[in-house]
Amino acid sequence: MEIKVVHQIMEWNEDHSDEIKAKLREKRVCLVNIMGSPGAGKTSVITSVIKAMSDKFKIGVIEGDIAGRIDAEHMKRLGVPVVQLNTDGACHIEAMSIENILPDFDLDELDVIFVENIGNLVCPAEFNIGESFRVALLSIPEGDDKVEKYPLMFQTTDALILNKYDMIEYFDFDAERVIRGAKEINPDIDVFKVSNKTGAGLSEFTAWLGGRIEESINA
Ligand SMILES: Nc1nc2c(ncn2[C@@H]2O[C@H](COP(=O)(O)OP(=O)(O)O)[C@@H](O)[C@H]2O)c(=O)[nH]1
Ligand SMILES: [Mg+2]
Repeated sequence: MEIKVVHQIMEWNEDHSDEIKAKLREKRVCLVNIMGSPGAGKTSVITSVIKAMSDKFKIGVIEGDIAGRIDAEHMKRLGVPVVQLNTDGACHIEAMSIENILPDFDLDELDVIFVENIGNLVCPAEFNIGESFRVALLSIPEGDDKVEKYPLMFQTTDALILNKYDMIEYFDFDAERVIRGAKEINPDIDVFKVSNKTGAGLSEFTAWLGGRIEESINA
């Protein structure tokens, strides 16, 4: 007799991810999964994007953290609808959590929801959360060896932001090594050199982002 093999968490996760995608397609809302290490600049990038794009798109935010609501309070001060998700120890967000949160938003009033995933380069890459596309961050002080060490993150993302580019002169960070490595495992990846401190590179990124949001809400 054949033995039944069940890939429990992942299979369930994929079902929920597909349901979220269908729901958001119907409502014409784009979901962007933002990933990167703690301190890479996820909240800073979302903040810059809200400031640059809120006249064009109606934006909501889901803040994922193991504990606390610091980032959600920051988003609230920016005047966007926000829900804080605490994973109570889990190192990633699962699709089921996103599905449970969606009723807290008025989806008829939104174009895009940014999800700030839990800060690390490992687990979040393994879980689809119903996103339309992914954005990964790697900041200059983290080092240029991260593509080799954490390939799945760079393989599965649509865009890579090399953040804190204003710090490049202080670190031995070979940006070409990162870009070459990322393109080897993910030829379609788009890479942006960004500083949230000086604003450099942000207009290139927001132009790309705006195009992808339009594409996914009009699909
Ligand atoms: N120099 C510099 N600092 C940055 C930049 N982006 C973010 N930071 C700082 O890095 C720290 C962590 O940023 P945050 O957005 O909270 O990172 P998160 O943990 O990924 O959400 C904060 O002190 C930010 O002010 C940048 O482009 N350049
Ligand atoms: Mg943050």
